[in-house]
Amino acid sequence: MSAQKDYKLWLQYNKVEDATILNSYRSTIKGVHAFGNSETIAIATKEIEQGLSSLLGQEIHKINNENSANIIVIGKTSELSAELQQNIQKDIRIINNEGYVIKTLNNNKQVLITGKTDVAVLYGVFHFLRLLQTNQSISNLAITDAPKINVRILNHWDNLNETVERGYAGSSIWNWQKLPDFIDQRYIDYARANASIGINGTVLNNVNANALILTPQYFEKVTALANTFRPYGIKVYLTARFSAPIEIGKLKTADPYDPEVQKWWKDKTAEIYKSIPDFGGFLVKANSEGQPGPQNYGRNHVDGANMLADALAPFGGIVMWRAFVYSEHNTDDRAKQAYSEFVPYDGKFRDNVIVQVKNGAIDFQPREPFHPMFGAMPKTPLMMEFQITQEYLGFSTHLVFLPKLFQEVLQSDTYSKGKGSTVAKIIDGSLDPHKLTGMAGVANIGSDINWCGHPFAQANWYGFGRLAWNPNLDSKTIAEEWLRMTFSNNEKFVQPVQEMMIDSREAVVNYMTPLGLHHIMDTGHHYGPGPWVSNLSRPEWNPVYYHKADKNGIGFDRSSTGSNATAQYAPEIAKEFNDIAKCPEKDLLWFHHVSWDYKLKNGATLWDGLAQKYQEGVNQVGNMQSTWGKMKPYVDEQRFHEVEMLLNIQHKEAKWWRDACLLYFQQFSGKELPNGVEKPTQTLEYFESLKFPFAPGNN
Ligand code: GCV
Repeated sequence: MSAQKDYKLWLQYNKVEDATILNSYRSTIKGVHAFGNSETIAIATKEIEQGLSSLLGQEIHKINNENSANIIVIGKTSELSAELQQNIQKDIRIINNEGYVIKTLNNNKQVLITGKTDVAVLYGVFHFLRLLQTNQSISNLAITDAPKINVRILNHWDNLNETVERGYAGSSIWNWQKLPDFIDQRYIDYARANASIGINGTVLNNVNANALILTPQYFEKVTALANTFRPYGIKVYLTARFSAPIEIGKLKTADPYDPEVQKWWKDKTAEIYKSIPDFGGFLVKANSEGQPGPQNYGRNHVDGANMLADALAPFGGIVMWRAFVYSEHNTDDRAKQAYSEFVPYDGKFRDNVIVQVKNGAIDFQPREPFHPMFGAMPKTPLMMEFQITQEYLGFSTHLVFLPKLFQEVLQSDTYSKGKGSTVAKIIDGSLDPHKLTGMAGVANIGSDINWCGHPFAQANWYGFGRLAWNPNLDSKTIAEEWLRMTFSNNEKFVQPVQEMMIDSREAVVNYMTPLGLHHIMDTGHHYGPGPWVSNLSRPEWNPVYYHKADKNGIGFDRSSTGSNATAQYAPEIAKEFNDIAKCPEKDLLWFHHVSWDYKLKNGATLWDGLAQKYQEGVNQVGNMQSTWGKMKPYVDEQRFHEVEMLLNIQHKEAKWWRDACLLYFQQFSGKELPNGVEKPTQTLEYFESLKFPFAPGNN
């Protein structure tokens, strides 16, 4: 029973508890009338009937007469009666194909939910249900809403052997062995959950790609998934291994200039579109961390991306070409390499190529300044890549509300066109007009009953979808919505737990990587602290490369006196980052090598301040535990207990982070821990000896 609660995500549809609100809903809604008979409209009708029946605690049925009072009318605008069309003519004109109108008509006698497409109607239905799930008024509605970003997509790093790279919620949900004939109910539930938050695309397989996904044997399976997802408005995309023409095509080369290679990709693409006419396109990781790419043949990213784009263009498909590149042959600061490599290509990609850029220049850390590529390539559509799975943030054991992190990045000002040039405006195409816009999230979904491993990790999937729909949403609003839909509308629950979620992001930064530290996680699996690691073959894989602690201080000098990574930002920002006194303290050690005795803004020395931040992180998790401890009356037993246990682990691990890092850095600072910072209970040798050969996600 409770396990089912976990599985139902934010679509619990619990009966409305507040009697006044319940009565007002009950008197407004007696039935549903649907126009149209597509599969999507059938799904939307079932959703609204079942959702309302469950929320209202009374059966809501189809009503045949569209003129009846107290009904919800749904349908694509072109299929509505002429009279209804008349009512929303103006509203419908201003929204795009995925946008919808929710409008009360005839003195609140009817609610009309409509859009230009069937999927827009489905989105509208989920929005309407959200109003009830969060106990909002449904009188006098005049809502028009439409997504600000076109490609709102999950990236699954799922392997064909059903393991998930950086996956912490069980194995892959794609059962390749049983596909295409067995359609797991999970696929349908997955599509429904995504549609409820407006996600409209999914890349099924890992960017560290296996060419076999492009063989007929797998096409059948991919087609079955695409057919399942289609009525929910979700397109399927695949990763394309650049060397596939050699590996499965028996060609001698994968050189993008070779006509045979070009033909191979054209034929391959045509083959896909034969069975999946709305196939979305390819996501490519090329010449990055050992993946093959055009540079293997002396060509560049533009050559590679454009070749694939030409193959996809006749069918309307796109290429998402990743900018996550850094090379073992390049001794320059890793944080600079993607910008250096890609910015000169601005304007050279085909129209159906979008460059996928991680939120920061290193790799999905608890905090990174925004990636300097945002704002630096005005002639090229750039899409955001966030990581929903918590590779560097405590896996699915730690409660960290990521929309707070996402919002911080999206609202960062790049100054590329003067003040107010936020990252959000770059990726939604409003600053430099681009037709193709996108946001990708590396999925945190697996075969666990609760999908994401941690009940609160579901909020990160939810929040990603909401921000992909509207990158200007406030993370607080998202947390509140999610809590009300997932757990309870009781204010005594919502308010403290919302605060706990919002604070959780800064907590993880504090106990893992305060003041701009980064990439000091243990090797390979990235679980737990490993600031001492220095023995890996590539320098930039070692934590010591990033923190550079020595007798003089700690931090990576990326200012103009160091690697000069700051010069990749607009002058207004570079000036701030360059100046140690002006650099935001949250990014201090990202940009500066700072003396242990440096005075922070609060008057503490850097050493004391660093130690205090680690302690603060531990305390914050302690506060999370005590907040949660009081929530027992409002939460079902199973989820209450799960979260309680997970917070206990998080607290233990926060202390582990604090003790291990402070003992290690203390060797360089040579200073005592300040008052208020607890003494470690183990030695540095002990922490260094911990090994986790079977940590998940590292296959
Ligand atoms: C899919 C990081 C991760 C890798 C991941 C890579 C990427 O380096 O540790 O597992 O590979 O990012 O984003 O391509």
